[in-house]
Amino acid sequence: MTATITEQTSLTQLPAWKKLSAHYESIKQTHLRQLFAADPDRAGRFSLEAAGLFLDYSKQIVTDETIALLVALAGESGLRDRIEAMFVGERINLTEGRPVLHVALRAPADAEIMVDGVNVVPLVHEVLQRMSIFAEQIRSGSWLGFTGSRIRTVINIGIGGSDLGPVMAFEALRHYALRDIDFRFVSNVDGTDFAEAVQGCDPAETLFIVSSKTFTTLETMTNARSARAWLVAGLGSEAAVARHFVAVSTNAAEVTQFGIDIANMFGFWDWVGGRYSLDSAIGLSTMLAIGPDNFRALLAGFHAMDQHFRTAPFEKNMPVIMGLLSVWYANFFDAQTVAVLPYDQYLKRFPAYLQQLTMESNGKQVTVAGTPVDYQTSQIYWGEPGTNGQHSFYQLIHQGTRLIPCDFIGFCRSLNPSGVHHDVLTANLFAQGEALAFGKTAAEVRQEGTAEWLVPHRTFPGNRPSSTILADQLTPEILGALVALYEQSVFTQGVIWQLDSFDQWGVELGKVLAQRIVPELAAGNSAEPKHDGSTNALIRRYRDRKREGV
Ligand code: G6Q
Repeated sequence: MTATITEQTSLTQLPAWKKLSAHYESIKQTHLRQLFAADPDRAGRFSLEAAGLFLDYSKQIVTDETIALLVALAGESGLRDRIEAMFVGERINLTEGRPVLHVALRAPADAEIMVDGVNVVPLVHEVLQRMSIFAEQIRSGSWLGFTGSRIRTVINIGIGGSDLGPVMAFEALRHYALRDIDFRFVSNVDGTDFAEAVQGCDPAETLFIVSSKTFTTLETMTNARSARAWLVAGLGSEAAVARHFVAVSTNAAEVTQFGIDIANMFGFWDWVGGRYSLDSAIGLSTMLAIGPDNFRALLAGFHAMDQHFRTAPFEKNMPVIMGLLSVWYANFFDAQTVAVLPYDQYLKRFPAYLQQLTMESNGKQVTVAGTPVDYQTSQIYWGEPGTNGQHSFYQLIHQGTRLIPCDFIGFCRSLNPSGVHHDVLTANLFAQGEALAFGKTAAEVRQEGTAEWLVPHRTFPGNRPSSTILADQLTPEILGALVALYEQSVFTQGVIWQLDSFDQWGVELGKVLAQRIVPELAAGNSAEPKHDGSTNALIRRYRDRKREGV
């Protein structure tokens, strides 16, 4: 099935949008203190449960009317049809002419999702099965390296979607990982990244996973070639490559060309976008770390959230509500950023992962039909794990001049229970949401006996919105549900903003220009560069200084 590009009614002309604009005018002076005072039950009403996650969004600046209007906006934007179009494999990535089927990667074995007349679900499970066999061989030590040693270090080489998901998932699920294998990740073309990744590694015990959908990405191929040279130098034979390199890719020809046996390649498909590929074979390093059963549990968590997204009414649909709240703040409150604040050390790479998911998907300036938008699209996502952020940038969130909606993420049970740690951590999480919402008035500050000149400094305006996502414990299932929650929230935003959330043309120009500049920096090239005055001067300076350092 092929979707076609049709001009939609401009977002700002939709009846629900106009009503939201008027509604914003009536609510913008209302403080969360007033909303809670007038509506003591709002915490019960503005909360949802799905796939093991609990979402409290009562500290958002919304009323029943706000939610009703946002849900109406989703309806007028055709969200229900767009969701179905994704799930049945329509080519909703219009600018690249592809279906968008990461949902197929976590569908149960008996599901049927057709692409060009072929049910892709059995293909997905076939690869999962091959990955599982390989994972067991590495984990049990039955896969031997070229010299007969077992594998002790696994290094994933990839970038962007072929790196951020694997790194985030490995860190998030480290508690479940086999501890006698060391997992490392190389992404940056900066030689330092590779040099540090192989520090102290024994080539005889090292396995490289070259993860690249296209197998042509400059950074990844540069690192993969350095890895091959390092291995061959260490083991003294080209033949060692077969026991120490596997590939994850859609491009069998390039994998063969590189010298990796197709028997050691794990495939996926062009309908899996890079930033949505964590649960394809790109997750091989994750599976090696946590084992096939835990990896399948992760997929089950994704699937549970997918099912909820596909079937729940919008007003009870967690990803839809989260996506609509982003639209509410981006477009009506003009909020520029969203802070994602996980109160769990294992989620330390989650904000970085989300940055690609959100900003590469919805950082667009034209609609899918190519029309320039006249409204803001994706916010800037950022964050750090709590409580560290509290001792640095939270100041601005509490008392700065900008409105920064926050997503707090926490767990009721720690994976590493130890004394009071977890209660202290969680108390901080809850305290931050409370402080942001309700603040501290000047009168309250005065009542504490604060000197008058200090009162303005010690006053907290409050009315700073946040959501809290709470789960029992960070398990593979819960991580899957959490990632799918954000994926589908991003989808919801993209539909409202009328974007193609699955292309990334914005990364092309820099890549092309870099390819042009590479030979201009090469030793011995003294030809006059042909760029703008600034770039030419930088190139000349770099060449001169590089020569002087030799
Ligand atoms: C993600 C993007 C991008 C991609 C990388 C790596 O959605 O497509 O981040 O994942 O450029 O691409 P390869 O996997 O092809 O090396």
